Amino acid sequence: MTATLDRSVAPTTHTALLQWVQECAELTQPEEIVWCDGSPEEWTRVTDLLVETGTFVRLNADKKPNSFYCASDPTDVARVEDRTFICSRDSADCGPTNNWMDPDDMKALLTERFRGSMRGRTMYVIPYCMGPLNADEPMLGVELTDAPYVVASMHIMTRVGTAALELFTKDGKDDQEFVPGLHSIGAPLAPGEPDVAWPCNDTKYIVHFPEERLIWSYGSGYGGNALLGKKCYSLRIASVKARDEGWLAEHMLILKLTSPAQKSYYVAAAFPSACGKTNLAMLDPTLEGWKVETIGDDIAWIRFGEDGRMYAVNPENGFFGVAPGTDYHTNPNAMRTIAKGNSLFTNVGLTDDGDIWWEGMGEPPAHLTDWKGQSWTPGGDALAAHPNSRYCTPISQCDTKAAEWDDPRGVPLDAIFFGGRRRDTIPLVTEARDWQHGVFMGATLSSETTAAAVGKVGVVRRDPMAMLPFIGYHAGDYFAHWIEVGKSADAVKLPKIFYVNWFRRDEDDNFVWPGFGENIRVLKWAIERIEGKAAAVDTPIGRVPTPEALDTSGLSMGAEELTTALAVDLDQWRNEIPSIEEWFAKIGDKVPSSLRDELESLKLRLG
Ligand code: SAT
Ligand code: MN
Repeated sequence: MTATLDRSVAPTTHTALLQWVQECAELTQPEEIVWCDGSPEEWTRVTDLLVETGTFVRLNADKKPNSFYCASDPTDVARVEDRTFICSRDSADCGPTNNWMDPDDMKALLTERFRGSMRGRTMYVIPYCMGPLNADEPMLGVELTDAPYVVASMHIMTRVGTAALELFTKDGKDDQEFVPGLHSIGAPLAPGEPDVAWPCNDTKYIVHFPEERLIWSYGSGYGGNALLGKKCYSLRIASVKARDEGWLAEHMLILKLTSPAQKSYYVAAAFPSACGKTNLAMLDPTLEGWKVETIGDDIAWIRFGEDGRMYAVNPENGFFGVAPGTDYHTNPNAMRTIAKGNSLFTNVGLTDDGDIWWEGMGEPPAHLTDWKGQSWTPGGDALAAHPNSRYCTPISQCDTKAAEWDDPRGVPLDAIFFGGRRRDTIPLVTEARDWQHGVFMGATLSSETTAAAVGKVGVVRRDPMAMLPFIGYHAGDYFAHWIEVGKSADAVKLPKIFYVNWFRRDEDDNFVWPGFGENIRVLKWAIERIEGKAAAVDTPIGRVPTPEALDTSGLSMGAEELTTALAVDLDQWRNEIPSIEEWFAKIGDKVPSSLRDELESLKLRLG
């Protein structure tokens, strides 16, 4: 039986929305259409259903109230960058870092995939808003999905349901824009066919039509592929909108830093996935008197305020953090947040007493069920949790959230950090001389690959502004946009840009910097630079702290390690140049001349 849209029960009069839901239902042929209201009752209904179908295991309420364990299909554990497409009208608007296909061809191809793809399943209509509901221009979206896992996750990660839907017809007008996103796991059920715990399709497509501000996602149920408000909307589609409108949509955490003198600063920081962004966003400072509060851990929308400063808003409502390595030592605030419950855990280990465990979370239990559903005991080869396993938890229950976290005006940025995971070459922290130099640092950002995306781990790749998989248009145009945004502003009001690397290693392959809570020392130096108080050495690559300028009080760190952490090794940098040249050559003619000038002057300074 196929459902048709019954307009008399649809909770909206928005013509374009009704039209689109009807077309998608006709195409995908679900058994039922459910409009999501975002209520606690809906959460209960959907999570109960997921328990019933075996997708979720309810955790022990004494350990993690109102929380669930979930294991995906072992082939559906990360974003699929080679299956992610930007289907701009003109291929020149897509560029060499994205996959492109003509939008008409892609639609023709995917239409056949979507035809009947929801048979035997429910189509959920999820209205949502990215960023605060009371924004001047609320950023609306609707996801149609046949995955109840997506409904539960969107409840946490976005402002979802009736409160969002009411904004679609604000002031009685039927014309509010929204980003439509069609998602299907691509696993229709024949009548009587039993379901599996994590249905998905071997063929996956994560597709963006930037001019139409439209998303089609097929075949995967995993976070970044399936929760369309996140990377698809808030980065790929939003980056295009931001280019058109003169702002920035970035893969950045946002934090508030308060000094012992009770002065507050706001910092945004871009790191590739699984490089400690969430840990930095929730940093528990080891230096007396400093306080860090969290505004966001993954995405920042940066717009100019009336005072000419850059203001950052976190469009999300939850954290979708990498689980392994998270514990009371590395990220106590994340641990306290999830301990309050109301959370989803995907691809972690399930303990025998109904709690969760992952590598890095202290002592392992004597026995658990691993993410593949196998019996697991410590000491073997198998991992309890997949390296890209995730916790999904509401920001509202994070003790260290800043009061401003859902302020629609955002927070004025004092500094932007770019960072990657590099075992050599990149010092602990480098300050850019000016905006253009900072954009050069961001545009040439490099990192060793992690488990957050399917593919080989540990290979150095350029990841501009940590946006490589998320730029919704040509990377060269994106660099030019960053340069333009800086030019359009009063230079003294722009945030200062810094390049950090927590992951440098010594000859014995040990990390030289302790990281985690100790990263406050680097933040402190950056703030003191902004205040004009801390010393730095001018090097060919930018300004690096003198060893004395970095507060290492109480840190058991040898002078030698500190020297290695801060070293600007000219030979390593000379080695770096060909790979930067190769990178610019790959981007091609669209690399702005100002960035080519930066490269040339860097080469001159390196001799
Ligand atoms: O996998 S997600 O895209 O949801 C998270 C990330 O990679 O940053
Ligand atoms: Mn991310």
